[in-house]
Amino acid sequence: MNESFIGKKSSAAGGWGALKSCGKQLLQSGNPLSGARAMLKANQPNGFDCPGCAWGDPAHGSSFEFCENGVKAVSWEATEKRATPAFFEKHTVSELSKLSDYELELNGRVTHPMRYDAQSDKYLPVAWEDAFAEIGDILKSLDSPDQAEFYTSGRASNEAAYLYQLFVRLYGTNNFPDCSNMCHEASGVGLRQAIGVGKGTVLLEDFEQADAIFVLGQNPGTNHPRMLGDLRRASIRGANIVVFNPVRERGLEKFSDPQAKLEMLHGGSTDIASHYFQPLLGGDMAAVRGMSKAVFAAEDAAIASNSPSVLDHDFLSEHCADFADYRAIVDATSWDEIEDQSGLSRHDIEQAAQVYMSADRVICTWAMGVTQHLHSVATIREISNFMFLRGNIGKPGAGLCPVRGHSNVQGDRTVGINEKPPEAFLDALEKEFGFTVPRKHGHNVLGAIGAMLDGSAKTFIGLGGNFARATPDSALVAKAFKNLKLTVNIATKPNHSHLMPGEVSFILPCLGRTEIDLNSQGQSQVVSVEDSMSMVHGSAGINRPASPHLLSEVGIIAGIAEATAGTQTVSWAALADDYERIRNHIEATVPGFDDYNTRLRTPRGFHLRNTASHREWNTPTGKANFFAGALPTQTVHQKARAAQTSFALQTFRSHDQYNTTVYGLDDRYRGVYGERNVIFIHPDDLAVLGAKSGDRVNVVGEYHDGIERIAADFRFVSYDIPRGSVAGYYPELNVLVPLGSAGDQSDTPTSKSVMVSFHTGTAA
Ligand SMILES: Nc1nc2c(c(=O)[nH]1)N[C@H]1C(S)=C(S)[C@@H](COP(=O)(O)OP(=O)(O)OC[C@H]3O[C@@H](n4cnc5c(=O)[nH]c(N)nc54)[C@H](O)[C@@H]3O)O[C@H]1N2
Ligand SMILES: Nc1nc2c(c(=O)[nH]1)N[C@H]1C(S)=C(S)[C@@H](COP(=O)(O)OP(=O)(O)OC[C@H]3O[C@@H](n4cnc5c(=O)[nH]c(N)nc54)[C@H](O)[C@@H]3O)O[C@H]1N2
Ligand SMILES: [Mo]
Repeated sequence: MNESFIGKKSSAAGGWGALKSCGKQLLQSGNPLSGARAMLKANQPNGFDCPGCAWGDPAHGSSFEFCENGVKAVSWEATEKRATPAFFEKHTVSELSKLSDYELELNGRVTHPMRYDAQSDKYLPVAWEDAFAEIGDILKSLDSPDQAEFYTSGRASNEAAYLYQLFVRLYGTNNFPDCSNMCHEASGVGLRQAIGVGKGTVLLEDFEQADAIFVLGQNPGTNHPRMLGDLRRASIRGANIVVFNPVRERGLEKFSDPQAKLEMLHGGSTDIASHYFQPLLGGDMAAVRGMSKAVFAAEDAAIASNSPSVLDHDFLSEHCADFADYRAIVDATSWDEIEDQSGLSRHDIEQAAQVYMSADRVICTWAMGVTQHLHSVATIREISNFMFLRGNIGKPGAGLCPVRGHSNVQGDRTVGINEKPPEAFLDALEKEFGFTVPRKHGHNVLGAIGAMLDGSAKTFIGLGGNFARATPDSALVAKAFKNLKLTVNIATKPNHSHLMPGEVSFILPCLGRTEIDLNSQGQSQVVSVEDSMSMVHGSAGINRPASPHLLSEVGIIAGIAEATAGTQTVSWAALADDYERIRNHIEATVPGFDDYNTRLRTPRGFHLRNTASHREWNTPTGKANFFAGALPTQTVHQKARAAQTSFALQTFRSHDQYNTTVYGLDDRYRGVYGERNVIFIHPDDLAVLGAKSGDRVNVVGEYHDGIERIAADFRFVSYDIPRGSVAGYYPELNVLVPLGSAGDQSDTPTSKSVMVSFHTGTAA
């Protein structure tokens, strides 16, 4: 058996390994100077916003915020490699389709607008004006605007996203499938119900004051590396960091900060987690309920012994609704149920609750390990319940913190990318622009796929992203995609969604965030973005554009809009020529953006006021709402266990990828090298299967809708993960994620709870 792809795990996240990896990445980009120069300007005033993640920027930063994966994101965009017309001339689309995601994007930046030619099966260059005109003609020819789908990936700036939604609504639909539908949708839905605003309530400064930080279902060492710096400082200060993650993730255990010179010189590192609990997949709601149960037990004991109260009674009586119902349901939930569903012992849960009770100020952060399950909204409500008990919201050093993914996914939502837009926003648009805005709710991601599959959707436009690879059931989606009349991908690099052409298909190449965006007067344009902490700030590129033929995203949207909707209602070219004009419209139609252009000029931007962090509850009850729901009857884990031969699979990210963009084939922190088709599994489960690390296996989907789903030729990696839970990488495993399984109320694909079995004998 060849196990050569399994190697040493990093002893700590960060450290020299991270610096080495940065050097390698900058060299690979072929343009180390521009990459390095670009890095120095990332997340700094007068620089660009790092396209890596949505973590906040410090108010008093050092020369630059070091981040290995930020370097990868930046140098990936600043590469010297070019996918020119000559490249597309050399390869048919069928040939390119055989490449992996990694090999495909390695070809570099697309330099010219391209149109698919079915006869030669190749993309050929096309003039911008011709592309816009043909797209406009097709959109105008549809029987209804609701036959068109308009996708957004969360890298788009506020200005691009706002112009896009304006165009689409003027065209006549609310079909806005958005990457957040696959991401933090459950956080938006759950928090809106609980606290009246679908965003987190903390600022970066709060991390300096928290006594305890609970990190649930998140792998910041890879996905939000700058957060590790904040966790490290908190840990050094003596704050407790309590992790809930089925997998032991390196970055949550130890971190060696490349900006801390002594630590680097001595090869030292800082412990991150003070407590590390490994729940079963989907077991978080039960774990959090268990902590609440322990808090109530402590409260009862305090009353009996006349000791000070554990609960924050002032907060509960002044600010909360339905507290008694919550207490009743917690009392009615047995420890047996909690232990069985969470996979954690009562003792462990009580220990975590003790940390919570001994802290005056607690922050709870979470990401995809919480949001991509069937019962994610209920879990987020339960997290809110738990935090209300001791008033851990709306005070310094405390609060709820969903850590967003794409660098502007939160901003895109704020400025109107929403298939279910608030009525007040639509009213404001009508007033500002004087046209009748469509009111019917549109399609989210799963709605759009449904419409593609049943033939009612005819066209797809993607503002960034890689829709056909990021979505579940990739094989089915690919088929549906090819049946469309028109597909348009606004993109920086080639990806697989470009290789599933419909009748007419375009790749429209745009400027990246790191590149200078000049208007007709030769002035450099600034865009703006909003991070996870609701800070809005400016971003201006510093690199020369990858090709003179690129347009900005705003410019491309304006071109399509003008060709489709004309210039009677909106003067698209004028808006595209001066983004301040777009911001003036945002200011007039979206609350919180007063003096937008002026405030954007302040060095680190401005904060969008969050009502809940001021203890104002924008909910129907006017209070912070407790939620008294039962635990799920069965999590994926319990289902898999009942089926005996099945496992609960989660699909997560390696250290060398950005979603569907694969930078390299290593996952240093998990000790896997040169191989992505792997399944992490507990050694005892391997033994039961009669298999070893390195063995090949076919992974078979166990979703009972009659569709056969197989991910062939994967390899086992023995790992520290609970028995019955397994893990592997997205997007390779998306063939197994069933379209039919979506989160309650969030409609998010359940990418972290997929039931599978293994066929060892049959693998290639
Ligand atoms: N370098 C890099 N940065 C990124 C991205 C990237 O791909 N690469 N992607 C960006 C985007 S769009 C997003 S949304 C974020 C994603 O950031 P993360 O949410 O950190 O991403 P995942 O890799 O999906 O990791 C999920 C984590 O949750 C754990 N987990 C899975 N299921 C459960 C569960 O049931 N309970 C608990 N407690 N834990 C669970 C997994 O073991 C894993 O550690 O990162 C953003 N930043
Ligand atoms: N199984 C499984 N599926 C998942 C997930 C999971 O954890 N498991 N995670 C989900 C999550 S959280 C998310 S957010 C989605 C992500 O879904 P998407 O946002 O659709 O996918 P990305 O891989 O981020 O998109 C990458 C492409 O964006 C383009 N691009 C890069 N930079 C720019 C730019 O500046 N402008 C433009 N116009 N294009 C650009 C490039 O061409 C690149 O190929 O995937 C989801 N799918
Ligand atoms: Mo995401």
